[in-house]
Amino acid sequence: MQDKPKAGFDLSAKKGLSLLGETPLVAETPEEFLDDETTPIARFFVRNNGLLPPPVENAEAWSFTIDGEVECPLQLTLAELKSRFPHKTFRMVLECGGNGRSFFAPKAEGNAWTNGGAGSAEWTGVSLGDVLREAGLKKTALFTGHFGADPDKHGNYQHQAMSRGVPLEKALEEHTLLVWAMNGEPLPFIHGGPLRLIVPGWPGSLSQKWLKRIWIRDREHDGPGMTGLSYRMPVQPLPPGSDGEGVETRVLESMPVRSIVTAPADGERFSEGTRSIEVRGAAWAGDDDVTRVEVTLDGGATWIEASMKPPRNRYDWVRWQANLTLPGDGYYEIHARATDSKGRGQPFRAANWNPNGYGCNVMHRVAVTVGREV
Ligand SMILES: Nc1nc2c(c(=O)[nH]1)N[C@H]1C(S)=C(S)[C@@H](COP(=O)(O)O)O[C@H]1N2
Ligand SMILES: [Mo]
Repeated sequence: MQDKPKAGFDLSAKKGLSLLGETPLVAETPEEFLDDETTPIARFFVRNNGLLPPPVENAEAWSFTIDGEVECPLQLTLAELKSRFPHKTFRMVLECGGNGRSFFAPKAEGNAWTNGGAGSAEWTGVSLGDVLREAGLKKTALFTGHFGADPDKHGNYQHQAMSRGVPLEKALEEHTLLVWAMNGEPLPFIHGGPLRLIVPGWPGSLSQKWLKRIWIRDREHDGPGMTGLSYRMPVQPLPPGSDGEGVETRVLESMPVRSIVTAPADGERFSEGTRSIEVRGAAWAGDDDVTRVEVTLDGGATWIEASMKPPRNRYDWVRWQANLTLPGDGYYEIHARATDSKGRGQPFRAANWNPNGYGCNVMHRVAVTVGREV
């Protein structure tokens, strides 16, 4: 007998997050709570597509399988995984595929994320590639399919809440991990503990929580979240507001470049006579690197280059900082933009509208006031 699936979760451990949905449970982190280099667990966003699976008593006995186009299918417990493969720890951004969606006009379908469907945590586990090589990949192995223990949003365990996959090349990257620890602690249940995938740089939906199975396939996976308009973009740009019916689409892979201002907070007020403020933030760029972050106080007429702290490893975010000199008291809007290693930046206005609202990386805007309200 399966336990009755739970819809809710006590979010009191996640202070300051904004609830975007209760069933399934979705909560994002306001940008000013992403001011830490490593996002604390208490501030890390939560995204579920179904209900929560039953609680787990013995994490070490959690087991998962690798089957399909492999020479020798594996079933491993978490304890075996830990003892048989080299451990890796990387700090990497996990970002929901719909991050930034709320900035599209007209409104796009799905959770109305601002920029807070992202965080950078230290993930500890083993490279999925090491385990796949032990299973032995057949020549026909082309794609992964990921399965979790959670039921769909109606509580049906026969249906996966979400089951997505990646081309084998992405699965074999060293940074694609089977993860059991987050920021040095056992992976919290709400983040997929005892065991989850982290597929960095690509939509968070690939990072299957409560991982039970990886099916190696000879073709693109077709589970929930792989077909229709899910995690797919129209090949040809559409006029805003289209329903996207029947248009040709392509699957989302690397996430677009994004920067956020984490201090000051939007709406912050500085005392009269303040003439210099420190602006801080983070920037990341999917599979690519961030090469530059700039800040403007005057709507883009002039730009100030921020200084960047290098990422700890690939897929980590860059922390940046700039000191802005203010000409006087008054109201100011700060915009930040990052540029990636392919020379791509961020638009002032949400561009490339699409029905499910992916890829919105419009510049983050923070308004501040110096002195009295005018
Ligand atoms: N089993 C399972 N894994 C899942 C999901 C889910 O609904 N079920 N949601 C995915 C999505 S859309 C995202 S953005 C990330 C969010 O991970 P988090 O809740 O740890 O922040 O988990 C992914 N893995
Ligand atoms: Mo997501």
